[in-house]
Amino acid sequence: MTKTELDHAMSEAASAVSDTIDHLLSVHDQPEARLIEAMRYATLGGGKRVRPFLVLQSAALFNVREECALRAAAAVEMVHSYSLVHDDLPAMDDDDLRRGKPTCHVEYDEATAILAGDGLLTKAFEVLADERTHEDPNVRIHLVSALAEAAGDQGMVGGQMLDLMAEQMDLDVAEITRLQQMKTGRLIAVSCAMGAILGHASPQAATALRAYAHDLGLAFQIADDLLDVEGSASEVGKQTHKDADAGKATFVSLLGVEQARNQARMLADQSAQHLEMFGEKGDFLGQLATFVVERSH
Ligand code: GRG
Repeated sequence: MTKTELDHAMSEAASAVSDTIDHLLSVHDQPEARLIEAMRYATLGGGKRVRPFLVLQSAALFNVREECALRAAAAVEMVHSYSLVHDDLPAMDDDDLRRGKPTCHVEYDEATAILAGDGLLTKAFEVLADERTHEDPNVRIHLVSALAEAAGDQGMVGGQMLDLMAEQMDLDVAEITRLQQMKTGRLIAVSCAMGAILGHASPQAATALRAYAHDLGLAFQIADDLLDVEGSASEVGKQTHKDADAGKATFVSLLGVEQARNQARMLADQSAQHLEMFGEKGDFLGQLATFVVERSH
């Protein structure tokens, strides 16, 4: 498997997910159309679509029908995009650049950006609960609860709370690891879990995917910290040097650039090893781990 094949598979997946989101968020001629436009602005036309790719590739391991996998992938991307919109707000990170474009509250206004985030979060669950996502209601409720747990107080939102508090605290590596697993890792993990849920994966297969996602999530976050230190806003598509400016402890501030990079590469290699039982079918997921740590945006 070559890098070009991975690039091709990722861009095919990204456009299929964008088409699905485009369809799910269609604008009607109604006075509140501005809300849908802001939701579309936040989800369409940017982003690497790593989480949707994880959903699609893990679903493919179990021969899940593409329409079902795409709807689950769109739901995860909606939750991810909502988190970026809210994270960029003046009350949080106060950013004006995201995915190479003005942030949602800069393009629209703060109130609209808050509502767009709320709309995306709730739409994600509406999509998962719909029978077009899976004919079995048990599978649908499992998807809904898995995403809710990953995104809520025990996961992404809880991690964001810790992140806000981190500016006033001296966190060590174990505490940073827990924060990042909640803030970033849980959504990455649930993306893989959704493929397993949709595909009625065996307990062994689900465990292997969980181990893969655990290591990938940490590698992803270390790479994000490295980009914050080493990247430029034009390359990365968002403001960089934010963590150091805020005096926040990160993997890079605690371990140093060299050790952090080695750790990310080690985790990426280790994550791919968990996929052995899937044979060639797991190749894209394995390659994605390398993409995630070597990326420039
Ligand atoms: C505000 C509820 C709430 C949560 C915010 C995920 C998050 C929590 C904040 C995003 C800020 C941030 C830089 C997090 C670090 C890792 C991360 C999620 C990076 C962005 O994800 P990418 O690189 O972005 O996959 P694209 O644009 O490619 O989708």
